[in-house]
Amino acid sequence: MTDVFPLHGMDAVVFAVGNAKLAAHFYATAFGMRLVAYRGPETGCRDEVSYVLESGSARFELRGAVRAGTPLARHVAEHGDGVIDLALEVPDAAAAYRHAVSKGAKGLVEPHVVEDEHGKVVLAAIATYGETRHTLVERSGYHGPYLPGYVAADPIVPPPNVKNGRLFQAIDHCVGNVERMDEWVEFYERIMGFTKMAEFIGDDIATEYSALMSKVVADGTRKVKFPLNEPATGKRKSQIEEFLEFYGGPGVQHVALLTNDIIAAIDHMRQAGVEFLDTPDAYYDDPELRARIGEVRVPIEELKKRRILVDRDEDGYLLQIFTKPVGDRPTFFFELIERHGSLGFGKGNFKALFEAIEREQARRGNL
Ligand code: TYF
Ligand code: FE
Repeated sequence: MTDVFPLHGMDAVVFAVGNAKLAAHFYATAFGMRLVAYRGPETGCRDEVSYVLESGSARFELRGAVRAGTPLARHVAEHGDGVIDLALEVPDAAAAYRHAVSKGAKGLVEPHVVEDEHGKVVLAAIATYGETRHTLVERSGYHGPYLPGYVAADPIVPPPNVKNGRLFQAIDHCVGNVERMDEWVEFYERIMGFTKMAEFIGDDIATEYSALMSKVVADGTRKVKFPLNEPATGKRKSQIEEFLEFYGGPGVQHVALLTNDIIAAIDHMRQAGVEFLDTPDAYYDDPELRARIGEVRVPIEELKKRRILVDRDEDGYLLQIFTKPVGDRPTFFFELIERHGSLGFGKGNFKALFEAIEREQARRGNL
């Protein structure tokens, strides 16, 4: 079978933020990311600054406005800090764009070549949920630090003192909160030829405790995975409704970062002041959980000490933890995930996780 929308993987997660310089400092110090590129007034970009940080194959671009009245400034004023672009690296941006538009995607930027002394890149963009977009990046053969127009930048701080000098090495998945999940599942099936993965949260689980429904779509190689959530009407206000209200519409809820040492990552991040969701002792003391998860690479006490969640399925197990929202609004947060065979998303943890999220919601007075 031929792939209708070939992909190399995530190119970058692009954030619009109120202060990109401070955000870059946060991601460098707390997330151990390395600053690699910059663009701003000094390099001929008059309206905004942009900091590009990497950790393994994961790349974040942080964009901030230096003047009012630009689309970026308006976006931040309206939505607060958040993800504006899940950029995808593709082998042929013009072909990807043409395919997407022919299948009904809204084109935002026509394919065009950008170049500098490091080579050339082809860029195009299509719209997805809310005001989020997918830039399609064709960069094979480009040798610059990020994209034409950006200059190389030196690290802000030394790398974290852990193996390989990084806390995580890839983007595992990017989750969207939307009003109608099935509409966007169908969008990714139709536009990008994605298929549904086995894991989902249906009506049954939703009404019991989670107040959300969720399905996961992924490309054929499973390099790009997009879970999509919609609110479920339960007894209380859904965490997804809280997001939609405070973000001002659909948007990216969390990005999961793939780590091969979640313990080192959490210890570094906590030390730097990152707040994680709490998990009650009862989670770790539950004999059923202990029996279900069996042997994992560290004693359960090490997990308990750090509030790490464990889930096991037929393929293996995973360790995961969630930060509290990282910005001012109760919207965007991160997940750290360490996989040992499991391709899932932590289904067995949904109850404990959603109860922890709801405790935070109650503290904010939004339940
Ligand atoms: O990405 C996922 O599906 C898991 C579970 O509000 C999840 O991380 C789902 C919804 C949510 C938080 C986590
Ligand atoms: Fe997740």
